[in-house]
Amino acid sequence: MAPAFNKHLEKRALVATPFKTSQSDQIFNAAQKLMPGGVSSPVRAFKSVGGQPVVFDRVKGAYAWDVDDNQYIDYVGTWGPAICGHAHPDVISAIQKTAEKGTSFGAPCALENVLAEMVIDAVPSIEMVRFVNSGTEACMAVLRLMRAYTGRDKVIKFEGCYHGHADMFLVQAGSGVATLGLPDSPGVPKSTTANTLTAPYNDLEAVKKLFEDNPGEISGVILEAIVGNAGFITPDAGFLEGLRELTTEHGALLVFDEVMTGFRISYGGVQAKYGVTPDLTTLGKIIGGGLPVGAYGGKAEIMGMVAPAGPMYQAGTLSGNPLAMTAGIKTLELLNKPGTYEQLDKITGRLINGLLAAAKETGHEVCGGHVSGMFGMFFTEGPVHNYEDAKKADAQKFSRYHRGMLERGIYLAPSGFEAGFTSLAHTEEDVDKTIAAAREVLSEL
Ligand code: HOZ
Repeated sequence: MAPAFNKHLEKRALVATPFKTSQSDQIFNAAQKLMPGGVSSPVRAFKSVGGQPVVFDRVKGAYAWDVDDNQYIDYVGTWGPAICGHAHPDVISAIQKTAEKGTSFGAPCALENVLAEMVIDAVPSIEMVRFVNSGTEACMAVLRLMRAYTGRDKVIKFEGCYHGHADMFLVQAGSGVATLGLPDSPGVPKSTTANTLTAPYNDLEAVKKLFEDNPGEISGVILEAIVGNAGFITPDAGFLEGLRELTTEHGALLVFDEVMTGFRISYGGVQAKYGVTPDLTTLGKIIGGGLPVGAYGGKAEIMGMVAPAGPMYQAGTLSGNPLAMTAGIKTLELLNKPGTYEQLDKITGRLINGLLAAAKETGHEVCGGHVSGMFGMFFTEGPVHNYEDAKKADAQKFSRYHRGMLERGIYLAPSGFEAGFTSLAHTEEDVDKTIAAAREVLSEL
């Protein structure tokens, strides 16, 4: 059941009016002279899918409208945060109330305690938390903490996993780096990435070997416990457990980057759902309820290293910002109700099963799946266990599929290397329209 606020939304037939892009084109053309690539973040520029991006005007519930007034069923959800539906009235009114008291304090604020307690109660690994302003910041800080705590400089990450754009993580990274086919970014000194070791996702033997080849030098292993930045890839049975054992055996830390998956896969994230508890966790997206928030947390003993409790420095003027804390608190309150994750799982299962069936019926080789409100489909027979497998998917076909869906009022992530997201506002009707649109597009590919 969609929440009541979704009911009064404009329910016009998808592409009842012809798809228009004149306003979007005009704005995006101007943007290209003002900002690199016309955007504030690369993937949204549509470079890998071709054509120009549409420029959003407003969002509500499961829908987005662009400046030409095309309406979309949105499966990006501002890259994950909009899990309750865009612009949920409770979140908006809470933000408005807090804004009356000011937009930033740069001083301790009681709202931080409230969100911190909610995060600590929900996420098994987190006994103490530090709020920052983005997932990138959270991952940057957690890496410093891994090194500070262990006294070791090296870190293991997985090919195709994306942990933000900090120098030491721009090695075999997913998301925009994969989308744009940038192997390594200029400006990242080799000396910085020399300590970043990589392994294929789901390959425990490779991790074992890295530990054997670098005895006593590896601070820990960081991963997207379910990958969303190389497309949607789930951990094989025993992979997370194996990493837990290996890291413990080698005195290294296990870190789950749950920026995408935290409060999405379950209220307590992947770690609560799969019962594997890392030492540290990074969060972002949903905990900000649509405003910029990131966080890292873990065992109190490790978090005690962070300044001013300990010597590891990390700071931020807008960290713990009252508006962002408010949006996060309200969003978590909405999520922490019986049936939330069952509803997400059900609607997302209906969607992905319908998409896969439509693709197969129309003669395409596809594979894909979902967990709770996160999903993905690759144009390859699969199975996809890692980034190398994901790269075998037909990128040209994805581009044409993406464009066809866009023109029929379905907004998908503009890259085959991004997961899709549903929300509590998506209805069965939305999903069925999406599948019908997909069947039409796929039959023309
Ligand atoms: N890095 C995010 C996707 N994994 C955001 C991309 C964007 O906003 O363009």
